[in-house]
Amino acid sequence: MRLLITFTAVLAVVSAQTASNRFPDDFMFGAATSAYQIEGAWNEDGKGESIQDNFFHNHPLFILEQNGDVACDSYHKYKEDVQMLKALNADVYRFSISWPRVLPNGDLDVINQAGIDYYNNLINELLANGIQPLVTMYHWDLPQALQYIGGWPNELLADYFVEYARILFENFGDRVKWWITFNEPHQFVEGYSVPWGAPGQRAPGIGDYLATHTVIKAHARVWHLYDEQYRATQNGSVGITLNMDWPEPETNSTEDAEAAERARQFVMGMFGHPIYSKDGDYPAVVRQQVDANSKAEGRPRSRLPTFTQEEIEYIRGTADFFGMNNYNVTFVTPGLRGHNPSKKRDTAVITSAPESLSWGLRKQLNWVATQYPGYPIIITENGHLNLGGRNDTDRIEYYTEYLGAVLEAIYTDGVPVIGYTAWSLMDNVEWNRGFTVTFGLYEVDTSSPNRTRTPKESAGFMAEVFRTKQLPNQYKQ
Ligand code: IFM
Repeated sequence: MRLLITFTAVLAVVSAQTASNRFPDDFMFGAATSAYQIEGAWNEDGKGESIQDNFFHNHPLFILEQNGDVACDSYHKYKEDVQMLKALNADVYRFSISWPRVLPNGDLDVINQAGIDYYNNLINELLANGIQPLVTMYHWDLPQALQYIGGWPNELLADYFVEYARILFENFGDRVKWWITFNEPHQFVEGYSVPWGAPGQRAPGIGDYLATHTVIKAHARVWHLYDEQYRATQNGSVGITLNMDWPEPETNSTEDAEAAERARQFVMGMFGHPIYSKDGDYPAVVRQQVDANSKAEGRPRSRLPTFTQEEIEYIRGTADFFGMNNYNVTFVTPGLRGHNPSKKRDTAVITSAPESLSWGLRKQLNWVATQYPGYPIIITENGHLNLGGRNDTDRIEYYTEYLGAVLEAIYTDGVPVIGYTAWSLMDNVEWNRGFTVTFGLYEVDTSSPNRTRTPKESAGFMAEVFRTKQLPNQYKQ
């Protein structure tokens, strides 16, 4: 509530301004990472095994060159990471906590003090350098012990997640004011439908929907826990990060427009509608497609579980802000593709290869603001992939265009965007692609045991944008 009031005041000022290349004074800029992708130290100081450790150790062919065993070695080099953020003039650092580093078995039977110390040290170091932590509780590294009992399709996981969240609020909530429960659930529930991502369970159109159901409930319970027991003393905000490569109709036909909207609802609406919409529950088109297909397949129940009315009301409104990730645009048209059954087939669209087009970010921001009015938006990920190199003018161009689109969304369209964290602070383990592609503002030398970090040209560019809260003068609306 506090946040919404503050934000309304900000919006009033913002909309009174004319289009500008300057972001609002209190706009939060920073960079993002995640635990598996940067920490390394996969089995040090009492850390438990995660599904990512387990999956990439057992399926080395699914990852190129290097897995996350050492990654950027941020477990040992976090002080250097903080200095990099400081050099970027970052207001916030979005990082994730590794659940099995804190609770090696996923449960409260073992609380790993070394893990808690690590995150306390990181948080304290950030604050000592004037940088706010923006903390993701879950960026895909489930304790393997919880996968042995079925992982996210098992509804009991919501209990475990709430208990883990309580440990985080108790230990870090005095200093962490921004919490994200889950990063990109649309992506990680895929691990219950395809073989190439952890935990590699092949139950398309079933396992991913069961996992979705648990994740939404777990998110809502953590928000209520914070709201009821911690908000009054800790005074922070809790949200979730949802992603989408903006689906644009391939042509101006009605069929393509409907296909694009269907794709949006299956990707972002699947999680966004129950949590952020006025009515709650899964989007009508998702419910209808999956129910109809399940029936046609001769099943006695829908592959997509249902919420009770009580659950719908409990879940609706469980967020203080909307975390949004966007990188690309895809062009869509109706059509049946993919395994039968599968989420892809239920969505009934054919999707083009993703393309970097900044207007997609602006359209997506507008879509979110229209579908889910009243929530401040933080762009928690956006960034440019290339094959490496410090002379990354392509990345500077990307950021110039995408940040320009954010300015247009704020000033021309009135979308309440309050922050932006670039993906990523440094080159890191890009999941199946290892270090073979890069997103970093800093280069990481993976051939050196020291994992030497060196700023790229884009780091200098972003440091200036973050310092001045302004795009360079050549950008004009
Ligand atoms: O590296 C990933 C991140 O873990 C989740 N969002 C997309 C990024 C780039 O692919």
